[in-house]
Amino acid sequence: MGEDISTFDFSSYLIKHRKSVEAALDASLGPERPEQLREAMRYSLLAGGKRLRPILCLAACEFAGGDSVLALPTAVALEMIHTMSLIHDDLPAMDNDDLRRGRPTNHKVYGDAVAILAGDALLTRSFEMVALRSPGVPVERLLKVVGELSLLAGAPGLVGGQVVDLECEGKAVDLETLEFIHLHKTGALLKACVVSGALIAGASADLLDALCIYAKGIGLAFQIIDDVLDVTASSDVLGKTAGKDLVADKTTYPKLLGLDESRKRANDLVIEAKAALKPWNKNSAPLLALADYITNRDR
Ligand code: GRG
Repeated sequence: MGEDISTFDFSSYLIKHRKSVEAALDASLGPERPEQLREAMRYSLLAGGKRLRPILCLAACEFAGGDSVLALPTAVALEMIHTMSLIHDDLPAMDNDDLRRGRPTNHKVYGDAVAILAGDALLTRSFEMVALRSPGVPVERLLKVVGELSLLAGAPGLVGGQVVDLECEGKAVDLETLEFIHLHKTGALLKACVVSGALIAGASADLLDALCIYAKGIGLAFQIIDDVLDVTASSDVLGKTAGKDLVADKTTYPKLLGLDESRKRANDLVIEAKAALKPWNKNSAPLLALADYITNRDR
C-alpha cells in the first residue's frame, strides 16, 4: 500500500520493523556448538544497534511491491554481515577498539581467535539464511541475492574498502581516495541491502537502477555523517569510542572539508538520492524517510 510522505509515521515504521528484525535475529541462531561460539555470535548480533541495514532491505522490498516478510531472512543475513564486519574491524589487527554497541568488543570478551571465528560463523550463516532459510522466494531471485551479497561484501566491496582504509592510515589522502574508501567500506553493504530487498520483490531493471543511485547517495552520506559524529558525539551516545579517527590519524570528511561543509555534502547527497526515486512515487515514503534519518541521526 502506498504511503504519502507528508502523513507517513516514520517512528512507528521503525519500531514495527525493528521489532520484527530483533525477533528474526534472535531466531536465526540455533543451538550452535560449541557453546562459546554460540555465545560469541549472540553477544554481538543481539547487542542492539540501529538495524538500519535490515530495515533498508525490508523497505526496498516494499518499494518494489514485494511482501517484506519474504525479505526478512535476507534482512537478517545483511545484519549478520554487518555485525561480522564490526567484530573484525574492532580486532587489534585492524581498528583495535574496546567498545561497540555500548559494550566491550567481542574480542575483549571472548579473545581474538573466537572473535574471528564468531565473525566467520556469522558470515557463513548469512548465506545460509538466504539460500536455505528463505521460504516462499523463487530460487532464481535467491541466487541473484547470493551473488549480490558475495560481490558487495568481498574484495569488490567491504573487504576492498577496508584494505584501502588500513593502507591509508597515517598518510595524506585526497577526496577521491576517501570517497573510494567510504563507498566500498560502508556504501557497498547499504547498496546490498537495497538491491537485495528489491530483487526479492522481483524488481524491474529500471527500478533497480534507480535504487542503485539512491543507495550510492545514502551510502556515502552515511559514512560522512559517521565521520562527523566521531568528532561531535560522545562515546556514551555512540556506544563506540568517539574521536578514534583523529587518534588513528585517519583522513575523514571533516578533516578535508570541515564539519559544516561535510554536513552540507551529506545533505546534498541525500537530496540527490531521494530525487532518484521521484519517478516511483508509490511506496517510497519509508526509503525517503530513511535517507533523511541518515543525516539527522545523533548516533
Ligand atoms: C564482510 C567479508 C567481510 C569482511 C569484513 C572488517 C571489514 C571486512 C570491513 C569493515 C567495514 C566497516 C566496519 C565499516 C564501517 C561501517 C560503519 C559506519 C559502521 C557503523 O554502522 P552503524 O552506525 O552501527 O549502523 P550500528 O551499531 O548502529 O549497527
